[in-house]
Amino acid sequence: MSAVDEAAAALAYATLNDPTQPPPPFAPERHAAYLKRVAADAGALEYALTEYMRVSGVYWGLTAMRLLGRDAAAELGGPALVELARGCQNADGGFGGARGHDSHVLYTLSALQVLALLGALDRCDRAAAAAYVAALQQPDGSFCGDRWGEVDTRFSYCALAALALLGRLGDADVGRAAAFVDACRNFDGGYGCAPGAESHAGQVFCCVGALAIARRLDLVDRPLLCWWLAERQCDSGGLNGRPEKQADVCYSWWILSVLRMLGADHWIDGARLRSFILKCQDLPDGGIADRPGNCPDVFHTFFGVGGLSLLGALPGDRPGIDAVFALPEDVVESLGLEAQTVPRNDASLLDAWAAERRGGERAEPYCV
Ligand code: GRG
Ligand code: ZN
Repeated sequence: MSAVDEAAAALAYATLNDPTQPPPPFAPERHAAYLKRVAADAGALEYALTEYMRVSGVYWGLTAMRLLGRDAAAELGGPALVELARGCQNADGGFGGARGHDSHVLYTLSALQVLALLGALDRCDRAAAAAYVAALQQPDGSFCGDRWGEVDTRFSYCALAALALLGRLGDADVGRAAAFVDACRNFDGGYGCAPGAESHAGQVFCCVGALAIARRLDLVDRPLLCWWLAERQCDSGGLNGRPEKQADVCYSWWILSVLRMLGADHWIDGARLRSFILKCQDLPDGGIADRPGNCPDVFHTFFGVGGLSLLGALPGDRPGIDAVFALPEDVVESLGLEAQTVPRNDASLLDAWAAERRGGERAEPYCV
């Protein structure tokens, strides 16, 4: 790189990280081209390195394409992707991240999401999948991720979402599942991966999502949690996952989806978050990175586009994303999936609580 190129790159980087500077425009065509390129480039090192989570990558790519208003099945090869997802199902009923990989509840959910997106849920052994997931539940209501026994609230969400997709939520003890999630609630209203573990926005999504599917949002300390989530907005406009950490595009999803479920998405400054996400775009090559100037990946492209969808910032007439199931709303509707959420106009108690807190010492969150 010449000295002039280096200076130009440094200036561009500084501009991207300056919240007073306007963001570049949204580039949906480039992101769609990026997603197609990544899906087709089976010879790339990144492709080989991500084999263990292939089916999750397919879910992120397909959903992002749909949210971008594209015919995802046609552009990414629907029939081959159905075969890919089906091929991940093992004799134990669960799905691995790729053909021949051991079953795990994370990849079981991803595979079912892929099949749901492609209208092909009937092409797998649904009963065996439901039995696999239900058998992961422990007496305290928690779920193991696989047969090796690790417990994490991520797995509670994956299990309940997977069973809901299969139309077999009743195969789990949903009441106990909610009780375990509730045992992971912390003094700050947030949730961690296990009882007593630090609150983390990713786990908050899993816990509140699980409670939404279990219809137990009454267990959430809504004012306290929404306040904690609103405090995640950084000077850059981006959101971080816990105090004193850097903002990252994926928290746009983990946090905004929860605020949407709880009727409080107006507690963060949507315009500033949108600006942060747009600055994380890789232009001109397409894709979205975790932060401005970094390399894009499919995970952050999905969560960036998902965040923009929740913000109502995607152009054109296209399906939005469902905050609980993380699938396009038309897919959720066609499957008849239902979860509990708090409508915005039922959130006045939250706003009253925020007004009361503004009299106190803490900084106020963004309210309209
Ligand atoms: C269907 C959307 C969907 C999800 C499935 C697997 C899962 C359920 C949810 C994962 C939730 C989670 C734990 C997200 C966090 C991901 C992340 C950015 C982890 C990084 O953690 P740290 O501690 O990062 O390295 P920070 O930002 O704290 O520095
Ligand atoms: Zn991230």
